[in-house]
Order: sequence, then structure tokens, then C-alpha cells
Amino acid sequence: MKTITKAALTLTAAAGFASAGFAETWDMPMAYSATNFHSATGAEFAKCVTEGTGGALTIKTHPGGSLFAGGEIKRAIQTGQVNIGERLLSGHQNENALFGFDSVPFLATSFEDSEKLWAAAKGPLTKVLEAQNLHLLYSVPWPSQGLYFKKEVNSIADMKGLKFRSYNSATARLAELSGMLPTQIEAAEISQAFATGVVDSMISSGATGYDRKMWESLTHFYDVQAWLPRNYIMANKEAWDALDDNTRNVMNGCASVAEYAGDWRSIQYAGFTLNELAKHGMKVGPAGEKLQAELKAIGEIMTKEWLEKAGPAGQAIVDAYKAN
Ligand code: PCA
Repeated sequence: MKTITKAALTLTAAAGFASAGFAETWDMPMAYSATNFHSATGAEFAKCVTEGTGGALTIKTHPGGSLFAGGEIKRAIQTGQVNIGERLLSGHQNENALFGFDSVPFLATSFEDSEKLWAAAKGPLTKVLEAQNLHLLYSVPWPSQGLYFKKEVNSIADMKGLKFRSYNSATARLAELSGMLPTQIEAAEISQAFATGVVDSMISSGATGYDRKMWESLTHFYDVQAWLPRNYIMANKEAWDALDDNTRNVMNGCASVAEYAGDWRSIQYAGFTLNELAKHGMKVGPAGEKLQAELKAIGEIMTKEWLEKAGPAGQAIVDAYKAN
């Protein structure tokens, strides 16, 4: 299959991009709702590649976890079930602690700092992914993470015993350290999980709260700015290597544009969605001093634990980030 693909693309390139007959389509699973800015950015990337290659390579996005659920996407790309897809890599930090560099509490809490941290992590992360048969194309941050509840919360003590929706091991650890009970649930499933009382609190962005209409189940959003986790668009490395240079150049160009546009969309969506949560009746604002200070203390424990797991490679990312 791969050999046929390579031959087809070589022939197509030789005959000129616009020639029909040897075109191929790559399905691109994405985990978040079609209206979300990550999905919008992915759709533009797909269009850019499809048009840029004159249809020799068509990329077809499948948002909302419709082709593969979030947790399955990375494996699907690695094993070649699909050739490309998007995943929140911190969801796999138990596989390699480096995947959790973007979920270390209070290390990088603004869009600007998230960019700097990404600049420090991109090289090492690209290598880790390559060893897993994955080629990194681009990455876009979520807006900063805040806490959602259905009551006023002023301290960690107020969180004790709550059923907490987590999305990676950092969020599960945060729950444990604050006396809550974590359950990992994909974003696509959370409206139902909250409506049926499986969980009653979570950490996420205003973006996901808006996408999933959290005001239907919850009342408070505390903008604690814990971290900005990132989504990553990755290709199966063998499929990537089998593309001809022209196609790869087009994809690299489209990926750079997507990363740039995605950053701006994220910033814009952050403001828009926090306003929307408030418009729908949620109390949106910063955490009180006591809660924020207690979260910082938990953050220090989590930072120490992450550095222990990530070892010198993790420390090198933090050092490179802090040096800039
Ligand atoms: N939304 C995703 C990950 C981080 C975010 O803001 C989620 O809640 O699953």
C-alpha cells in the first residue's frame, strides 16, 4: 500500500501536480467539536494542502472524535490506520513524561510564555515523536486552564470530595492533591457526563466550556491560569517520508500558516468564550487569594514530580525556556 502510494505520488509529481488519476486522500481525525478554533484551523490546513498540491493530496478532517475518539488518535496515526491526525499529547504523558511539558502548573501561564515554552520543547518533542513513527507538523495552544464548579469555591477544602473530570494525568493528579475524585473523560463526552452527574467539576479552558455549553450544568469558572496545554498535528512518519518533496514543501508551508493562525484564533477565542460563559449566567472571574495560593503550593509539588519523571530532558526544556 505504502509503495503504491509512493509510486503514485512520484508519477503524479512527474506529470505535474494538476494531473488527475493518482490523487490520494488522507483522513484526519480531530477530537474537538467542528466549531472549535482547533478544528477550524485544521480545516484551513486541510484546504491549504488540498489546493496547494492541486488535489494530488486531499486532506479530509473528521472533527468531534467522529473517526477516532481523542484517546485513540495517536495510536491510529502511529500504526498507519490514518496518515494524519490531531491529539492533545499531554493525554499520553504516562507514556513519556515529556508529553506533559505543557501541563506543568504555573510554568507558562500566558500565550506569550506558552510560545516561549514551545520554542524550548519543539526540538526534543519532535525527536521523541519520530522515535514513535510520528512526524510533527504543527502545534496550537488551548487558552489557559481554569476551574469549573457548580458552587462557590474559595479554598482547596471547598473542593474536597468533588467528582472531577480530568483529561490527562496532570489534571488527575491535581484532583488527587486537592481531595477530589478524578475520572478521565474526552471533551466530546463531557456535556453528557455533567448532565448525568458522573462528574461535577473540571479544569479546562473557557473554550471547551463554551463548546460544551457548561452553563447548562455548572455555575462558576475561576480563571486560575494553570497552564496552556497544546494540540499537535502529526503525520505517520512512513507516510510522510513516502511523499515527494513538492508535497512535503506544501504541507510544511501550510503547517506554518496554521500554527500562526491557530495562535491568533486561540487568543481571540479565549476572550470570546469567557464573555459567552458570563453571558449565559456563569460567574466568571479570578480565584480568591487563598484558593490561588493553595493551588500554587499544589503546583509546586506537581512541578517537582514532573521534573523527577522527565529527568534531564525535562529539566533542559525548563532551563531553555527560562533562559529566554
Ligand atoms: N480543552 C480540552 C483540553 C484543554 C482544553 O482547554 C479538554 O478539556 O479536553
